[in-house]
Amino acid sequence: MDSRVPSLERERYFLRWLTKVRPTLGELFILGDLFEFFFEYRHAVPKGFTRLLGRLAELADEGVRIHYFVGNHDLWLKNYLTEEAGMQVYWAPERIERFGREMLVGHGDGLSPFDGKYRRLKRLFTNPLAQWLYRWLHPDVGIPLARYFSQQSREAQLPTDARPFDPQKDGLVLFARQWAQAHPSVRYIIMGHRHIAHRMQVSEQCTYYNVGDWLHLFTYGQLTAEGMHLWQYLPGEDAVRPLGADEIVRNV
Ligand SMILES: [Mn+2]
Repeated sequence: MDSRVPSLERERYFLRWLTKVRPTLGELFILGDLFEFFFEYRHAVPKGFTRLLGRLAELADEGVRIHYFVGNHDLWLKNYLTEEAGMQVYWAPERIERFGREMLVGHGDGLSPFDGKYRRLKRLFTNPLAQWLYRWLHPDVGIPLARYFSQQSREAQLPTDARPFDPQKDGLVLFARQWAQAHPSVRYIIMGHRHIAHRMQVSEQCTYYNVGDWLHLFTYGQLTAEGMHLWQYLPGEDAVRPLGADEIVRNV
């Protein structure tokens, strides 16, 4: 059973949230899987997302830099978002520096030590020949087909109450621990993909943040000169609340 808030409603939440945080918004990092499925044909893209793309384009025109890290559901993005909405698109995690702090930012797919099977699948999905062949499917066939499989995989992956969450055993936390050891100057590792919002100290100097999702949780991270903080948007009240340091927000 799909317990998600309908897509159009979530789009409205996101836009209301954008309006709310706009006064303090200097830069926006979208950590992927914004679309259930996205595939760019040479002359066609999936329908929809008009309000969202329009607002993001407007923000870009107002001078807000927008960074988009593709997720496993939208890794076929090419230059559409850049051309239409002025976003900078990344296909891999990126090391960046803001407010004098180094950080690693990315979607998070394929990084966990348990992601071996997915990494092989991703090599196939991103293979230029496979993409070229797929493009020969008419969009009225190719888009619904991919959307169906995409939804299946998401339903299978979404964490539920039945699967207890142990941050110590989480694949992305394990990745972050290793990566932080190898890169001692990095202060933050910030990812999405897990649909669980939480933070975890992974080395003496480095903290891992998962920003959660906008399917159920409406959580996000805010980076200021003071540091990184997790927040949750409460659509019913059109309000935001900070997450506690040890709080874990997931769909239960
Ligand atoms: Mn993902």
